[in-house]
Amino acid sequence: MDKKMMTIDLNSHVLLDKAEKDGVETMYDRKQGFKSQCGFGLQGNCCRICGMGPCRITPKTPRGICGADEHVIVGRNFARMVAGGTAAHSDHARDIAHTMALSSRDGNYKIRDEEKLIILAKEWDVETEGRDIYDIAHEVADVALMEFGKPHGVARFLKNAPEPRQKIWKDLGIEPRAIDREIATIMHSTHIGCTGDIDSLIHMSLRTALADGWVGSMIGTRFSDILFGTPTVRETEANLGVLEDNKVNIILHGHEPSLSEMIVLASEDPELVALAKEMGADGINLAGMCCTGNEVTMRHGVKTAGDFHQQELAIVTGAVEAMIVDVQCIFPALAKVADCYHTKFITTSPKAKIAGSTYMEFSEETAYADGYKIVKEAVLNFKNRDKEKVLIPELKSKATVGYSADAILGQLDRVVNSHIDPAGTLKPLADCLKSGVLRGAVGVVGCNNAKGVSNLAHVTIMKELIKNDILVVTTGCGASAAAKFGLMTKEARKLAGKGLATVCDLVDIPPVLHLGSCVDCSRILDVVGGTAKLLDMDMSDLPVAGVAPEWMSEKAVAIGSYVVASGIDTYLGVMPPVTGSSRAVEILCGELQDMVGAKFTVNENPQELAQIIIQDIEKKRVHFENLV
Ligand code: XCC
Ligand code: SF4
Repeated sequence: MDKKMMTIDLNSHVLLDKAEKDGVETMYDRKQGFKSQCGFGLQGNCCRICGMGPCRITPKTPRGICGADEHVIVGRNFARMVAGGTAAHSDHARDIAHTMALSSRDGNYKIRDEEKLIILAKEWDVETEGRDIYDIAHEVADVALMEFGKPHGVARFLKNAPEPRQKIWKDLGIEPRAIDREIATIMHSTHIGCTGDIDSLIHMSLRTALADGWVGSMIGTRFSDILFGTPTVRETEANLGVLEDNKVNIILHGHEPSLSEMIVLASEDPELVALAKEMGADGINLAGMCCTGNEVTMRHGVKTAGDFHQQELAIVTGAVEAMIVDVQCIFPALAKVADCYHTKFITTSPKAKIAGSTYMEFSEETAYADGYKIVKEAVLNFKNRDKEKVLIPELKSKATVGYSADAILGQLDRVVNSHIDPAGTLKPLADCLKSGVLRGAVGVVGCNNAKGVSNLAHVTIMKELIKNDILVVTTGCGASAAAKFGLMTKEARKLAGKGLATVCDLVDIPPVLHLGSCVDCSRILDVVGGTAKLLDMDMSDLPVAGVAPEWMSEKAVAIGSYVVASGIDTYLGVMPPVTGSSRAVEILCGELQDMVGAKFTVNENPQELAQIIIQDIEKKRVHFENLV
């Protein structure tokens, strides 16, 4: 295997060698087996929506048995991806809302950010005067839960967007109603014999995606902040080198902070720490992966072990006592990899049971007790570690994390002249953008995709953007990549252009900001929306962009679609399965511009993609010329 063509992460290289020696198969082996992927699947023009299919579009068979052409088939497949992604983010949000409904003063889940709860309650017309904070929390949770299936009206959070944006959504008829309703509508409309019009399929995809970004993900982020605390700036470390030789290593992988927060608590339980010592370990070492890793690093500084593509390699270190997972982005392959070592692969959610794993159900009702049991299982497993099989790679990087929108405001306050401007606003950011010290701000987000070299596109694009005075904000596995490659440090300022470096010095931030997990892309919407409002502009007028250089999940398709529908140009480093329909490409990469003021651009060469983004950002700056 040519490791350099697989990943640029040197720790991963070390562990790929070890995997080979240990006879363990990883995704990189399987990737080689899939050298030629199915052309129909790649183009999106294979339909298996009904039992008469699969129908595949070729020059000889230009229509499926029902007569659906390539546009209808591609459009339906795309819409279902958006629905799948929206379902995943939003079902996560629903669980968090349920968790808030369970919160109590002496229970497992408390209200940690009362101020944020009160702000939300007021936004939603929930009475706050003279009420117990938990009564307010429970009512707010109920209101949120109604956002999933309310029978009338449109989503509440839409009114947080700048007014011109709201008008565009209303005029186009893409204001999402209730989350579940939008998902169900797509599933219905893409059933055989329903929508047979690509324009309409993309239209409903945008509406559903907006339900993801402006409703589900917003609920996920805000409720997590209220329950677990709004992230503040803190120091941490990233990459597999954070595993420790002499400690019980526990990896938290998945998405929902309701589980990971309990594991964080349990790992600090004096009884369990004592038990770890009894087992001969120096203590318990927690490290995160994927989005749950982002959640706990943002709130507790828990170290990041790695990203999506390193989940198997983490176990290959032979030093992991337990890999604890809940939902999303968990390779079923982990069961087999764990079999080769002493690692316990512990699944916890009825929504994501995996054959061959150890299933220990986690329930919010018995949250701490469950977390305790799971951590205990990990601690007891330390004695089974085979020292001969341990190889912890050396590399790790420091990272400053925790940039919630609130934390960003806090940093910006450092440059506010309090005699002239109020504190706690995005005005300094808006001023930097207007004056051109910062040319723009770009969200680089999303997964790792085996179609490319892991991390290469993320790191190349981020470096290129900051060099050109574009501030980068990041979430998800993009954030993990940035952390691993040292882009979230003070030292990284020397990679930044002069303008950005100056801003970084003044506000004391790294050039790449960690905003959290993928549902926290809603923080990006908040910051961009807030800046637009401040400047009396629409989001589409700002020199900002979204990039998903290595996207792979349906969730990412939903994110890309809501970012575009929010008026933010979106750049992809991997082609979605839509090229089978010229009309789909025409709309997504062209006509959307006239509809929503933004569109998709795809280029699989990261250098080229970065240059396109930089040029487009410069073009966007004309909007500032009309400002006083
Ligand atoms: Fe999953 Fe969220 Fe993608 Fe990473 S970035 S691979 S979706 S963990 Ni969200
Ligand atoms: Fe074929 Fe139409 Fe059925 Fe799809 S819905 S599988 S195109 S017959």
